[in-house]
Amino acid sequence: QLRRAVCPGSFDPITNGHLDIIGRASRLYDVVHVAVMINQSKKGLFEIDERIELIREVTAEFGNVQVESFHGLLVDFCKQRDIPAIVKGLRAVSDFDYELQMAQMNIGLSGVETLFVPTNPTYSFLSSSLVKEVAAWGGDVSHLVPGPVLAALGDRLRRK
Ligand code: COD
Repeated sequence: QLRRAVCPGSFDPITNGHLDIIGRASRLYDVVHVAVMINQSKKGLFEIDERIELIREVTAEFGNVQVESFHGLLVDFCKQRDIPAIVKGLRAVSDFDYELQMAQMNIGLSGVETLFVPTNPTYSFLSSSLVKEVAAWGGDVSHLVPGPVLAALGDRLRRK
């Protein structure tokens, strides 16, 4: 039986911080599912399909990553695919409070475990929203996102 885990998020867009966590999870599990949450009330910079395409492109080298969207509860996504573990990156104590609540809710709802991976300190300040803000004002984010994401950001922001 294949050992599976999921890395969930909004990934609007995927950053080097996300990619680091997904890569590390891919070395620990046979299959890593990346689940891109569909949030109807919050329109992102990138459409869900564009986010998925970018994640597929930059995780292809790992060889065992599957990318899909989901809406509803993460534990239902896990149940449908027989995934017993959620892998999350922890950037700082500020992440911990809410992550602990979600982890406890999720195990209570369905027995799915959450494993926390400490962020690579190079990326501990990094979030998709900061990347979008800095890029929108013309700042250099080339060291914070993979090449295809940098190109997509440039493209999107020029069009706005
Ligand atoms: N370094 C390391 N890890 C990072 C970094 C970084 N710089 N940035 C982000 N991460 C990791 C974190 O683990 C983070 O949780 C994950 O990547 C995703 O980040 P985002 O910002 O793309 O995604 P969020 O925070 O919007 O994702 C929230 C979820 C989609 C995981 C959550 O809302 C959820 O599970 N929703 C589904 C509905 C549900 O089940 N709700 C009940 C929860 S109890």
